[in-house]
Amino acid sequence: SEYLLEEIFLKRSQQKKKTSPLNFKERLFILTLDKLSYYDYDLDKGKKKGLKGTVDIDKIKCVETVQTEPSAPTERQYPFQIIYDEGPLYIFAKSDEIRKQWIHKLKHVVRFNKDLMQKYHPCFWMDGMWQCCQQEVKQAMGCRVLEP
Ligand code: 4IP
Ligand code: ZN
Repeated sequence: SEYLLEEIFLKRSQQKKKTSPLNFKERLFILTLDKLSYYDYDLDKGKKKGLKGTVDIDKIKCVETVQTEPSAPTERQYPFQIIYDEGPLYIFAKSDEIRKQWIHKLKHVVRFNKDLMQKYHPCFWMDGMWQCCQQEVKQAMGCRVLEP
């Protein structure tokens, strides 16, 4: 379907396997009404390369900012999270403006989803723990109530 937004973001690896590395990749993100997809991107040629991943919009349970890590490098100052059945997808915008725009649009496209979360984790899942509440289960219930 039709493109709603398109942007190059840094993303954190989702670590779907226990052995997956923790790394950050620049990807071209494309949002449509039914999918958020990210692609490998040739910066020099300004061209889209292979599809790296897709999140179905109807699987999304929460879209929110994430608290910036205490000593985050410049390129990781404006994180946001997309929670879906696989867990959290962490994306880093270049500015608060762009982050706001994406969160706003994403919240709009997911607004009729079932099982939208009433609570979330304001900090990262890192080193096997939610940094906000120290819970050690990835699926653990959020520790902060979402403002409507
Ligand atoms: C990869 O690391 C990339 O970060 C992948 O991101 C990521 O997949 C992989 O995590 C991770 O192992 P290497 O490239 O060093 O192998 P991308 O798909 O953007 O290239 P995600 O799931 O984050 O897309 P796992 O957990 O999927 O293996
Ligand atoms: Zn928490």
